[in-house]
Amino acid sequence: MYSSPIGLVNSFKFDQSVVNVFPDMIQRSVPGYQTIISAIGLLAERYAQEHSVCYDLGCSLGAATFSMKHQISATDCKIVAVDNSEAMTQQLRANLSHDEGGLEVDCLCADIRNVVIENASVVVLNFTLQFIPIEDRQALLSKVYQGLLPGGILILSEKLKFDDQRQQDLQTDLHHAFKKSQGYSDLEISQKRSALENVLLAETFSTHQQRLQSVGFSSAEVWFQYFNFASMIALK
Ligand code: GEK
Repeated sequence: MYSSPIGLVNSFKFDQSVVNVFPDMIQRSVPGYQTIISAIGLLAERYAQEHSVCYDLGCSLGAATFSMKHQISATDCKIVAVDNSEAMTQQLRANLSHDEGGLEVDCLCADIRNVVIENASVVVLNFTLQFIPIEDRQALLSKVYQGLLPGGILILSEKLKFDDQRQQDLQTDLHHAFKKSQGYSDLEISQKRSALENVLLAETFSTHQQRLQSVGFSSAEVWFQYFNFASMIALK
């Protein structure tokens, strides 16, 4: 998408052109993405409770949904997958219709800020919170916490920012080296970065941890990190 020079790079949008390249793009852009997807299946298998709901918020094409769908063995458990991109949810519904076995999945095209969360044992926000305006994050996480059953879990994966400028520069550089190793050119990397400016708003781990604790989670820790991409587990 960003291989030829673009005069004015528009803000990033999850439209049909992104859907077409999405699985390839996210794997080549997010270090450790596939490891996180597999681990979401393992965590969901462990934490999914009978007669409860597992939410995949900002599901895109449902990588985390499929991972949970085929790993959870709890009875009478279903998945609710939500994304506000029409192009993403349309493609996810088509992919689900060809996928046999596993849990029932409801796919909703909606803003996750407006979705009711209830009777949840597992909630996944896999690289989604970073696209929500910072001022709305507390209310969204508070709603997630309230909707979780006792013993429930939130899996929150995010691009991180660092307070120390040397650390910030180093991790940004390492991420670019990762993308180059995946075959992206300097032009693609810099145009994508412009497109994501003001759209993807990263925060530090300590900001995430404090917010998670302030909405009620009793513990929030990183279980995986690869450069400036981390996945956290928050326990109710
Ligand atoms: C994966 N979780 O492959 N409401 C609903 N969806 C939203 C909102 C919102 N307010 N804002 C953004 N999105 C996926 C990857 S991608 C991450 C998640 C990335 C959706 C948006 O449409 C997109 O599909 C997703 O969040 C973010 O495990 O592209 O870096």
